[in-house]
Order: sequence, then C-alpha cells, then structure tokens
Amino acid sequence: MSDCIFCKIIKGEIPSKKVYEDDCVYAFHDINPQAAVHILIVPKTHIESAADITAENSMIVGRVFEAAAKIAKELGLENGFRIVTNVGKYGCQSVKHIHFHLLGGEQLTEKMS
Ligand code: DGP
Repeated sequence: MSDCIFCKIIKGEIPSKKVYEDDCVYAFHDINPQAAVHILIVPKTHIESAADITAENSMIVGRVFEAAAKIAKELGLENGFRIVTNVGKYGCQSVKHIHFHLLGGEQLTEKMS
C-alpha cells in the first residue's frame, strides 16, 4: 500500500534499524522502545491486522515466529521474551499493517493489558 509507513520501511523509503530480513519478513527496532529490546517483525505482504488472517495467508504467521526465534537467539534473549500483536482500536493498533512486537532483554511484568 503506497501510504503505509511499514510498506515504506520494507522498501527502504523510510530508514530503519534492520535486524533481520528474508523473502517474507522484515524486522527492525521500534522507534519508541517499551523494553530493553523492542523489535517489530513485519510480514512484507500488506495485511491490515491479525483479524485479517485466513487460510490463504496464515503461513506468514509461522514465518514471523520462525524469524522471531532466530532474532531472539541472535540478540541473546535466552531468558525469554514476549511477542504481542495489537489489533484495531481497542487493541491500540496505530499502524494498520500487521506487525508483531518482540519484547525482551529484561524482566517483563506479568501485566499484559
Ligand atoms: P502498534 O501500536 O501496535 O500499532 O505499534 C506500532 C509501533 O510502530 C509503535 O510501537 C511505534 C512503531 N513505529 C511507528 N512508526 C515507526 C517508524 O517510522 N519507525 C519505527 N522504527 N517504528 C515506528
């Protein structure tokens, strides 16, 4: 999508601190980190949110989690991490291109809402 900020980041039209890329997935540091390590993992295909995952596109979720495991190993997150995807207004999703927050590098709180 031409006006999507994450599509622009994936295409290199907006700079980002890339940590991982393959044919399906692009991952980079969040501009506003909420943990010692805060990476955004984004499928290259423009899908609005997890509410739009179907039998046709659900393989991207597996590819995101494969990437997450590789990134976590690379960044030394052996003590654990959290993966979050926000959906819609109540989920506080601000960028309408599905993305997964990989949070770690410190003890996270039990609170998830
Ligand atoms: P969400 O609220 O779940 O839609 O998360 C969107 C995240 O995207 C938020 O944590 C901030 C991040 N973000 C927004 N714009 C940019 C950007 O231009 N560069 C980077 N690196 N992160 C961005």
